[in-house]
Amino acid sequence: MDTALIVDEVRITPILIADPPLLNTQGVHQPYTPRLVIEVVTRGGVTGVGETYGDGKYLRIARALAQVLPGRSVSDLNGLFSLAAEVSGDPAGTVASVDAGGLRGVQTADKLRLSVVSGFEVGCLDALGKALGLPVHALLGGKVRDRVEYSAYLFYRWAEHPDGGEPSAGIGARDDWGAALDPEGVVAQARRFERDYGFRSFKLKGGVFPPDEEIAAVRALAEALPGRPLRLDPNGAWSVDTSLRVAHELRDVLEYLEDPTSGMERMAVVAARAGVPLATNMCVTTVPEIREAFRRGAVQVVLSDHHYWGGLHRTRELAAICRAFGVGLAMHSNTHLGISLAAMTHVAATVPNLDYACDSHYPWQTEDVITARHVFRDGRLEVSDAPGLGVELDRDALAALHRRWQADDGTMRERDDAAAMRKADPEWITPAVPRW
Ligand code: GKR
Ligand code: MG
Repeated sequence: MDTALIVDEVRITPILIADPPLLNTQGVHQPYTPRLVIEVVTRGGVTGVGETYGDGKYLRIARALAQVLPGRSVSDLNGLFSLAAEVSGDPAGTVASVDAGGLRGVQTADKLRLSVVSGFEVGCLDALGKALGLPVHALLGGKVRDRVEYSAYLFYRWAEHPDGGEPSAGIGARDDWGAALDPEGVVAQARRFERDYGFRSFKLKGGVFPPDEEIAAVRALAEALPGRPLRLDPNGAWSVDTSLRVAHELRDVLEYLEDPTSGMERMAVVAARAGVPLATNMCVTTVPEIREAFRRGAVQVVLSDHHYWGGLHRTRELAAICRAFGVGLAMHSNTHLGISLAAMTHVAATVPNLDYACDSHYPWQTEDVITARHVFRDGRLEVSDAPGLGVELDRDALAALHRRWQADDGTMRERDDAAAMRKADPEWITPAVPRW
């Protein structure tokens, strides 16, 4: 064992990052969202970085895992899973449901742990790559493409957050995107994404307005951007009948329809008659869900997310399973920073059957913890050949975002889109599904 690869210390830094008022079926994004930055320091003096969700339930597991990692090698990636199960008091790794999970599918104790492990796995891979002088994609078997394509992630949104808050902290501050609440606003947003980033595929986050309004928005996009791949994702907000109606109305312009309805049962019924492929980041989010979904033909495209699938190696395992079953593969995204985008790009570069442009929230994020932000050209990111992930931590930015987390009274430390919506509509409660 090369002692230089032994973990000496792990630093966990919870932060709050600015997030615009993006609407979804559950509410609206809060002005800040929590993330965790994980630094894995080796005895050889190398530091690897990883990133994952930052709500308290993730932070608690991350802190416990950080305590026990020193003394193990950064190359012992498979050991992370049992270690995480042990420190979270669940050595058997039960997969019991914790809650219905909202926008990212059912939440289980196992999925929670996998999301934490993913940040550690990426941190270890970054450290290992830096120590060996190899890029992360080489540690995953090597890249099969030099650039990874991303799609524009369109959101209905307000011009600003309703909560005035403290102007110095940026709460309520306007960015220059303005509101997008109708087909014209959505098309204007898409045109800006096309102009500034070169994106060629467009996904609209739906489930916000009654389906006919969202159908009109997608039709407007199809007219404004003829021939471009389009996707619509209401996060499971529709009934079977509504899903089928929307699918039939838009089948000539949609590349795929994403999670039109909630649960395997309803997805299977819609998939059988939709006439357009169904994609998911809610119905198939863990290994135990794969068998039934694929057997029943409930989904035609899985949107992998290295966070909740447990890291980059597990994402490649998912890709192999999809390949074996002829199911397409794309990539899901939630609010994230440049460390995660680098990780997504490395793994995406190694997967032969990445059939679609990947999602990314990144253009909505104005803050970052890396010294040089990623730049999309022609809707693509270059795959870095520098050692590790190829990103450098900006310690001043990290410290400032951590101070914001420390100063928060607790309201922003947990993502709560319904609470944010109540600032504008005090009566708001998370809608039951199907909403329409
Ligand atoms: O950030 O509002 C959001 C999205 O709705 C996100 O939470 C989803 O997980 O983007 C995701 C999706 O594709 O479902
Ligand atoms: Mg989705």
